[in-house]
Amino acid sequence: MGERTVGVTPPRVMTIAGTDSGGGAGVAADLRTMAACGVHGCVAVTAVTVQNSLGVTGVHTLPPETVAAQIEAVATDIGLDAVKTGMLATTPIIRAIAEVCDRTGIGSDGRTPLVVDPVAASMHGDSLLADDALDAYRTVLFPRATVITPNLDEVRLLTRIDVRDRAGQYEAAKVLHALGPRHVLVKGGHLAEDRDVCVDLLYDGHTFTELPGPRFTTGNTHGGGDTMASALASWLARGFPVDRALETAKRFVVEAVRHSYDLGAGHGPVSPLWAVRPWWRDAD
Ligand code: PXL
Repeated sequence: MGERTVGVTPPRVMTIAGTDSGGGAGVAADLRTMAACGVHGCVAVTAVTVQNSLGVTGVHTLPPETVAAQIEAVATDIGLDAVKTGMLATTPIIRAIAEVCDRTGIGSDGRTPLVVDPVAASMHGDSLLADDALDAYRTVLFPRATVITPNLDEVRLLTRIDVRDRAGQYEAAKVLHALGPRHVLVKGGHLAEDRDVCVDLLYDGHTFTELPGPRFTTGNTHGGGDTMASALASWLARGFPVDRALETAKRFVVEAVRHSYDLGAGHGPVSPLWAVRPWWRDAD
């Protein structure tokens, strides 16, 4: 008889997101990140995407009530210590998520932390969000969010601000914060003044905090945003305050990009499993 070690239940984190058949982004990146961060990952699928390293060729969204039912089933039995959203695809899905979050204590002040990564497109430029759903993000989901984590393309779509320098990043953070999230993270990118660094900017309505990190030249950054938001949710689930959770998440994603790899003919994925000891090498 094998002896069983009784495990300690890890923090429970849910991703509400789409699948990527290439296994690089979306739910796959989220679950890998959560595993590497030592939390139990739960899933509410919003959409199935048909894609490989070259791009997205099909999107099939789930009925909003099926998305909401997945969240409710988990929240009312397993329980959740943090929730993260990725590709939400449509306005009816966003509305259904907001409604079930209100009923199950997810998001808004003093409840289960909610990280909203407002995914709008793949890195190939393929749309992952209906045009009218930008407004649902602004008016329905952001007011419930603990943190929102847009990149500069998403900032442009959400605020019409074309961020070109640090001052623009600050301005965008203020405009987004006015929509109601407790914290805004405006992720850095290719600003002219940031040649060798990538500076993310956190704003809580009072204080701005710049988080500098290295900038990599690789095109293998598929799933990087998902990894960042999932790591952030994982550390919030452990009870870290937002600023400390974010510092840890940033360190985590930097290493994931450093360890990214080639896959297919297009963009390869980041590697959230950089932190996991490859026990299976000993088994070869
Ligand atoms: O990385 C953003 C993202 C999120 N979710 C899904 C995706 C992508 C990018 O391609 O495919 C399903």
